[in-house]
Amino acid sequence: MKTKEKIYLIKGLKYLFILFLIGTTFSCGTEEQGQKKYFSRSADEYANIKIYGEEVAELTSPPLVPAPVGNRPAKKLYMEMEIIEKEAEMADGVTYLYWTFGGTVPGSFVRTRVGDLVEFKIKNHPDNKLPHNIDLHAVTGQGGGAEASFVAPGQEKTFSFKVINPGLYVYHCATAPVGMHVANGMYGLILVEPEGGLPPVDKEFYVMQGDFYTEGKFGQAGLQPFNMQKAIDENPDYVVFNGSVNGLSGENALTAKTGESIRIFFGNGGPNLASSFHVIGEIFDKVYVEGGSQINTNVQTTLVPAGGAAILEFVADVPSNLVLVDHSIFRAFNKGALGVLAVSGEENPKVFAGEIMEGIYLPEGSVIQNMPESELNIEVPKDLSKSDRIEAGKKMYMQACFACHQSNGEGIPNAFPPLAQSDFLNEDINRSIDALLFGLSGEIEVNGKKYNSIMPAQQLSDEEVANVLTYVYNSWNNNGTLVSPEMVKSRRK
Ligand code: HEC
Ligand SMILES: [Cu+2]
Repeated sequence: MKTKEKIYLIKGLKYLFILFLIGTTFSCGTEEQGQKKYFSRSADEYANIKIYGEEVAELTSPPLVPAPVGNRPAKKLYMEMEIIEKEAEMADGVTYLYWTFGGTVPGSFVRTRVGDLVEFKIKNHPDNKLPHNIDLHAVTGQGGGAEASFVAPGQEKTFSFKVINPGLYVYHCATAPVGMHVANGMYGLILVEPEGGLPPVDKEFYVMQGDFYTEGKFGQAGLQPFNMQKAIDENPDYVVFNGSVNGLSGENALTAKTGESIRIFFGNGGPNLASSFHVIGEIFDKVYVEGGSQINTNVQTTLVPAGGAAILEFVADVPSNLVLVDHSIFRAFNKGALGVLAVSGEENPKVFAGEIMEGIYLPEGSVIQNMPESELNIEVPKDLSKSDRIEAGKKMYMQACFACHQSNGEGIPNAFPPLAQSDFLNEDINRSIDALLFGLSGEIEVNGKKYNSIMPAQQLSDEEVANVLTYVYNSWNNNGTLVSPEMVKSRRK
């Protein structure tokens, strides 16, 4: 090497060294600068974030989300969620007994920022039949809070946690049988915003996908009970957004104006299927992959696993009906995974000049089949003979018992004992009445198999207990006992 070159090299190295010094002086050090680099902070550092003040958190029903956190400091947040079991529409003419967080599927949206200390109260409505709990994927701790939140009908529980990882997280019920609670709609999203909040946008929406398993085929009319075997086989009749076939279309369609920036908080409750989430007629400018801190750009379809989420952002450039689908496309057109975001405003021929056809995305296969004389809609008879009680009891059974003991009375292995040909049932009538009135727990043996679980007390009248037990005793080869309201009354304390 010539001397001249050596001198240049040494000079160059000097400059580099000075640049390096400047760089380190300005990048390390003060707290505020550290906070901006939130991606690189550890959960441990987040756990040490101080909280300033407290407030009652707003929870919202889908497709709405609470106001952004913006620049606020970490706080103590009080929130309350009520679990409600209720019948609601799955599709035109089809109803389903949903189990919900806050009365909707998906459940209420929870919005926090990293470092918030959450005091979470969960209430199980007294009219509910089952115990429930909540496992929040944003929670670091035993079961995501499941143990601490296990709550019987008519009770409430409060537990507390600090959110220490920014991101979009699923929450769900984790009470046995877990799959069944999730399949009945017990899931929602909790957002943990980074310090300083997510960048502002014009519109934010809350959408969740879920798969449902019913006794009847897609579209079969009437109240459809949950079908355990189809769930185990991962063969859903319905795959839907926001809880039902019409959850995000018709009068439930989302709306926006051209030019607006849009953010969708998208989650997948499952219980089984992963979603190939796609918006027909748009490209996601940004995807927060898996709801975490990594951002991908210019994405057509994003894969969202069961129990996972993603944040999607785009600008609605032209007026159109954007169609939200699971691009596993039979689910969209034959099972309900289809939603609409109606964008109105000025045409923009520079972006799109083609003819817009209407109605090409109408779901096929939506023809409603008729069920032969529904067994589920029997009027309660006035004069109650044994056969009247059996009839009325069957209706009651489909509301209060089938979820656990199944419509054929065979129960679910290792979880719910059979009522069909049950030696336990046939041996002692008073014991069965007591089980309904006061609940049943501890180890029992039914037909040679041991069960050790909890049956919650059923909130039923003497009349209803008499009817449902008469139905049970007169079905599935049981001993044919007629249970009267007087017998039930005498067991009440
Ligand atoms: C939350 C789910 C659940 C619901 C709803 C439920 N049960 Fe049970 N039931 C159970 C469990 C669990 C047991 C076993 C309890 C144990 O292990 O001690 C049980 C046990 C029983 C037994 C005694 C065991 C047997 O198999 O003979 C009878 C009778 C019974 N239930 C009847 C009913 C009737 C009638 C209804 C509706 C009014 C009903 N149950 C609703 C979960 C439920
Ligand atoms: Cu539950």
